[in-house]
Amino acid sequence: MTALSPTPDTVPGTIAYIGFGGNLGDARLAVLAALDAVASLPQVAELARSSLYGSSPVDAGGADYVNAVASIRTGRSAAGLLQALQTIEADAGRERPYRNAPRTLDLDILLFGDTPINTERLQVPHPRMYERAFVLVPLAEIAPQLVSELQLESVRGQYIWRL
Ligand code: A4P
Ligand code: MG
Repeated sequence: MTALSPTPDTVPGTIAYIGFGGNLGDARLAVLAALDAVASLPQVAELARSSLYGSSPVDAGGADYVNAVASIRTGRSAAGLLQALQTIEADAGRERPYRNAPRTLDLDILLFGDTPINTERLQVPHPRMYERAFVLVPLAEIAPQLVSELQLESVRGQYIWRL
């Protein structure tokens, strides 16, 4: 018998938003595979995923990035979700030679429910998300109520385009 995959309504838990990025190797493929990997995690149901976007590096060097944002509902804790995301990054060959180095795959928890988190390992909302078009533009596509016109205006100088 084949188990039915859970629909968003059947997975209880917290709504979270995840940022996907990469600019090393075939980043488009890596982000698409990561979107599927996150959606397939136990205790996770995907609610929405944005289009893929190309974006110029912000505070970083290297090739243009591929970015996307997805929303999920999850029964995991924020720490448990972070651990699963870091495993997916490692499986994609993520290395960390220096800060903001080009990367095969970066997965960030942007928002996790309504309560801010501020531990050594996890800060949510992601501390730099409101400074970045590569987060705000895909987030506004799937959750326009979370991003104001003023916030979008403040990142208008950063290059981002729909792929
Ligand atoms: N950590 C703390 N809070 C979080 C969170 N909310 N989500 C900790 C995920 N991780 C969080 O992360 C380092 C540590 O941050 C983790 O061990 C975790 O405990 P990392 O992924 O190793 O390092 P990172 O990716 O360099 O840091 P971060 O914060 O993701 O970098 P940024 O500031 O997001 O910048 N330009 C474009 N166009 N597109 C991009 O995607 N990305 C960056 C990365 C820079 N420029 C970019 C892009
Ligand atoms: Mg990261």
